[in-house]
Amino acid sequence: MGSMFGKFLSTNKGEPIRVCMLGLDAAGKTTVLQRLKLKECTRTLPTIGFNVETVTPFKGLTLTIWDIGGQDKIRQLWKHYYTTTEGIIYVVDSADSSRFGEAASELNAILNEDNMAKIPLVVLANKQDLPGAINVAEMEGVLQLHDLPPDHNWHVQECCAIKGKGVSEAMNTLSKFIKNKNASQNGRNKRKQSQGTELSGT
Ligand SMILES: Nc1nc2c(ncn2[C@@H]2O[C@H](COP(=O)(O)OP(=O)(O)OP(=O)(O)O)[C@@H](O)[C@H]2O)c(=O)[nH]1
Ligand SMILES: [Mg+2]
Repeated sequence: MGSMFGKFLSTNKGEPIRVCMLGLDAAGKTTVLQRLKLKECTRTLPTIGFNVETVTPFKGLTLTIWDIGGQDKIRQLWKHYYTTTEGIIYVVDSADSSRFGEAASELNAILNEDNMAKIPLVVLANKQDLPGAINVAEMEGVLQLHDLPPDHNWHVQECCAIKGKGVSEAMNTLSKFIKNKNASQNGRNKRKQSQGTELSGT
């Protein structure tokens, strides 16, 4: 998948929303990206490093998505992508119960990083086509999402990346979370600014 590093660097107001897609190896991240970019899936290889694409799941929404390799040895690189990210897509293989604990602890580590505590989060409960795949409520429990602070915007979306089910809906939800967060941050900044003006006028 082609790199669009230059495009990412030039992001400004009005430009694509910047999102990191994370999750354990083989969760289905690159398949999700293919689905969004190409509207189809071809065979994927484990990602060593990252893929980045700017996608338009539907009119009016453009995202730059960083799909970062999930293998154990390269997870330590994830944090280098956090600085400018506005939201997280966390992909989990819903049928692989042997790795739920690991998936939960990696998500917990992400949310404990500086500046990531209240990052808007959408979990893709992927591989819903496989037998034994857990549902939304079960995934919320596995990842202990109800323990997050009440003002943390998160959502779990059932998804089947190979068929494209649930992918666009997830992007829509994440973009709404991000826009709401930005709007309330702008409101806070304006209030601070006007308080500063009042104080300096006394
Ligand atoms: N059955 C099923 N298989 C899926 C689905 N999504 C992805 N896969 C398969 O899962 C395997 C891993 O998918 P990738 O997209 O390469 O996984 P990844 O998360 O990018 O993995 P890393 O790059 O190693 O971090 C591939 O064989 C995909 O075809 C799905 O919804 N259902
Ligand atoms: Mg990959």
